[in-house]
Amino acid sequence: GRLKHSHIGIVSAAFNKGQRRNGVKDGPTVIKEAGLIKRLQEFDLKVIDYGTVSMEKLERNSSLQLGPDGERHHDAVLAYNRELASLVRKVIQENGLCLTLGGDHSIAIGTINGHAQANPDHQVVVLWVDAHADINTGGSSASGNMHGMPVSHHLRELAKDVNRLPESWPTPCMSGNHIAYIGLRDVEDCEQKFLDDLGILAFSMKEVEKLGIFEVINQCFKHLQPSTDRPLHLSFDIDALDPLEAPSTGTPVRGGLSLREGVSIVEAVRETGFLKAMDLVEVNPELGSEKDVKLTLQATKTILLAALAGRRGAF
Ligand code: 4U7
Ligand code: MN
Ligand code: MN
Ligand code: MN
Repeated sequence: GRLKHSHIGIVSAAFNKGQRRNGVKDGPTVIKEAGLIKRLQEFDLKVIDYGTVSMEKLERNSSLQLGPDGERHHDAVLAYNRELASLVRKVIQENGLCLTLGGDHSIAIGTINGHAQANPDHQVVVLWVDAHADINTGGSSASGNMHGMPVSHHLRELAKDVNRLPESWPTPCMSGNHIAYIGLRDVEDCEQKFLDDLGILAFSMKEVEKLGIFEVINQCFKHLQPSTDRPLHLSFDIDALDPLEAPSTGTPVRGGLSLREGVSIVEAVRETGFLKAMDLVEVNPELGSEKDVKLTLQATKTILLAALAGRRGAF
């Protein structure tokens, strides 16, 4: 049946090794300190805070270790995500819905894998809202930053191009037709080739402008077909929003979604009734002025309140 989201479990993925700036690991703390949980509870949601998956264990061995294709902190990123995946699986099983607060976007290696683990007999489908496609492999990436690579780790078509842990974690759990993108505007040539070769449905800002956000959303759901048998995963990178709305993020790109377009996307996601996992990533409170951070946190909370409680309004 349709999920009413009476229960939500929240996981804090305080992780920053998928890119080169420190502050993004503090995203979960500042989002929670900004009053997120209390606000959700005011709308009768039972919220359980599952706490933080910390990097501590990894930091003892923090020497930069590159993967076979130059992936920065390769084993640390995957080891962290493996642990995160177990918790996300548990939270979905116990609550029906898991919100994971990042952290950089490499944490979607763990959250999507955990979502798939929680639904071994069903096909998870993913809506990826981002300025970037995050589909690089180690070989295609110019930066080596793994926050630009989470999608490739899940795709069967790219399995042979992805370097895994010795135990071959993570196992790919989807194909190109199980993901759709909204908000793209900074896609590298190699990434565009992956999107084209795999026939992935991707709406860049150009199509949002041309078709309008509701047509874009409808085409995404028509394609992904979320249902009881196809639980929906929303991976929302705050840099999908225009930097005027959300400036405090590591890789801002101008010309993005308005906050209202972002809210329309997540309202539609919620209304499908099949949202089972959501990531909110790349909020970095160390970037920009105090005012920038405040704006970014307001936008973040607005997105989360609409996605989880179906409400618009002030915080
Ligand atoms: B994010 C980039 F080169 N494509 O791979 C890369 F443009 O999670 C950016 O979407 C990745 O913020 C951005 O480094 C990752 C770059
Ligand atoms: Mn991005
Ligand atoms: Mn079924
Ligand atoms: Mn991203």
